[in-house]
Amino acid sequence: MYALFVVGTAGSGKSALTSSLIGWLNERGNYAVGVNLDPGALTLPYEPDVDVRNYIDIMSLMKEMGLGPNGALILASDLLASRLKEVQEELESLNPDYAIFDTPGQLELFSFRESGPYIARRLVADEKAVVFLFDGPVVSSPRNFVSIALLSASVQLRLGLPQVAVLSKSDLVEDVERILELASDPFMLEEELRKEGRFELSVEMLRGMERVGLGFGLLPVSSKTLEGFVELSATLTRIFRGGEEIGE
Ligand SMILES: Nc1nc2c(ncn2[C@@H]2O[C@H](COP(=O)(O)OP(=O)(O)OP(=O)(O)O)[C@@H](O)[C@H]2O)c(=O)[nH]1
Ligand SMILES: [Mg+2]
Repeated sequence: MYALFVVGTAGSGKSALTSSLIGWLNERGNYAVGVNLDPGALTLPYEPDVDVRNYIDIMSLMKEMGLGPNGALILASDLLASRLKEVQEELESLNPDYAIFDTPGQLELFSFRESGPYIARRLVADEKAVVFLFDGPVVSSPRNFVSIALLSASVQLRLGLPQVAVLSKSDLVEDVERILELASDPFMLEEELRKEGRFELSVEMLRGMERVGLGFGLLPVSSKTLEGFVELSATLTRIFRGGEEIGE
């Protein structure tokens, strides 16, 4: 089983990508299952095969512990790790080729507390990887791009898995080429930031990012039109199987 964690800021398209990717992989002769790790999800665009909401119920946490919605979400995220055994057992009985993990909307609850890194480390799978979503319409501004790129770097440090950077909702982005250039050309990014008057701090950050290898390739992907799915699957294939094509 290959495990893929879909991570990104709230509303960046994690559940939509999980849904489309499951469909895309299954249509190509693989057995892909969806794992919902978001205890706070109200509705999902796919039917999860494994669902932490069967183990963790936000409403009862609020009632029983006298917590507000945010407190309950934090507790629920912390409880995720204690349910890894059940998730793993369910996955073992399904025995899929791919398990796509849809992670909680609040990225910081999954990546920066203990549960997410614990699950990423302890889940038993042949190979594991992360897809980190750069929310397309959000990162159209260079300033936002830098913020999300820094988040992406922190997630990589925290989860410690091979990570693919994806520009999500590419069908909603007017100038995809420009964003790809920003991602691959630190000098252009520097220039754009200078125009926004946010030069001083950002330049030092950019230098740091370059040093940790953040002149990365961003893959434009749309869960709506399926643009970029061939490239995304080829990238995942390289990580998971060292070259063998998905579906062959
Ligand atoms: N046009 C377009 N809309 C998208 C795409 N991906 C997601 N969306 C829309 O963006 C919104 C958020 O998508 P979700 O998949 O729920 O995002 P999420 O990251 O799972 O959100 P949370 O779990 O709440 O953090 C929804 O209205 C989706 O329909 C895409 O590729 N293209
Ligand atoms: Mg979601």
